[in-house]
Amino acid sequence: MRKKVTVVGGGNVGATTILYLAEKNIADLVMVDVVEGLPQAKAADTLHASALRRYSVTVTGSNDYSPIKGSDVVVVTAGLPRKPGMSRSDLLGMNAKIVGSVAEEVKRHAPDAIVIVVSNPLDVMCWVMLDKTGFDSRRVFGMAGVLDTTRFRYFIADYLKVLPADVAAMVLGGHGDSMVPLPRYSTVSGVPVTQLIPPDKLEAMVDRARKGGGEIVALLKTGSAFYAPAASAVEMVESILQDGKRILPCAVYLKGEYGIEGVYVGVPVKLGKNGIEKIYELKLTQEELDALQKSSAEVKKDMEELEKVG
Ligand code: A3D
Repeated sequence: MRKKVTVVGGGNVGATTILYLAEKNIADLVMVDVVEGLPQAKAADTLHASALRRYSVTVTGSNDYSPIKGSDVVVVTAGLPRKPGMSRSDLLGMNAKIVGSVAEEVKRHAPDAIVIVVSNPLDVMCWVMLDKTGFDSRRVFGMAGVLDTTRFRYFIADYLKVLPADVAAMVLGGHGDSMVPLPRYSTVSGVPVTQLIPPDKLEAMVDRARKGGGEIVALLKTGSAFYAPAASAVEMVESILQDGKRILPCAVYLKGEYGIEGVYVGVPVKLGKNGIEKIYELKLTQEELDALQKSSAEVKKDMEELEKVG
């Protein structure tokens, strides 16, 4: 039977995710959005390109959730994007309501799906999704680390003038300012980047990767990045649908790993047909571990703030 992927939210990230997935030709697709006509229009437009872009999947646009039945994966991009000057935490209350309502529908219509959350503030929205669906945490996780690493990989490749795909990188921690890049776990075709790039230049790249999302927001003014975020979500979907067993950094609910409990944090995991198949505990320096724990404490603060406002 053909695989099925639903993308909830048909805005910039959602529509680009649908398009990239269509071009992979690996699953039938459903787009759900609250705006009348929008998912139907974008689904039709995606299909109209199929002869030229050479895919043969079905793409269904809908304002209700009945077509998501039987989805293998649901990608949640519904929400309000961050505007200039707005912190991820400002979005907290508004997006928690949206993601909470999406969770109820996913639970009702696609109870066996694996859910990838993209909506911000990412780590907390993952927790809302976990809480409201009651799914096993191996089936509810977030896209952030793949995006953070892909930016870091590009900056390294651009500096060294090498193929971006040959650069492997790892980041841990929360999404955004508190992310913890790990240059010593980053390589170009197996060669550690620490041997190829002077420490000050590497540090500047780390900093730029950390602020990469903000860089796009400042330029766009009315929205946030979507090509790289959508490509990152698709990388995760593909590893699940094809049981690819890729090791990718994802926002994952930790239960004691890295000394962290009951909070979503970005760590490397193996992604396969069952969702998260293994959480890897890297050997960290005390400084890296402190940064990771600080990052998780910030997520926890957001979770508590959300619990207070209900
Ligand atoms: P945008 O283009 O505004 O699209 C959001 C879509 O969600 C719109 O089409 C809305 O109509 C739709 N929507 C709103 N409420 C609902 C609902 N209840 N049910 C279904 N659809 C709904 O935003 P975007 O696509 O640029 O970003 C989407 C989300 O992803 C935002 O929260 C962003 O902050 C987040 N985002 C996260 C990352 C990460 O790396 C974690 C990167 C980029 C974007």
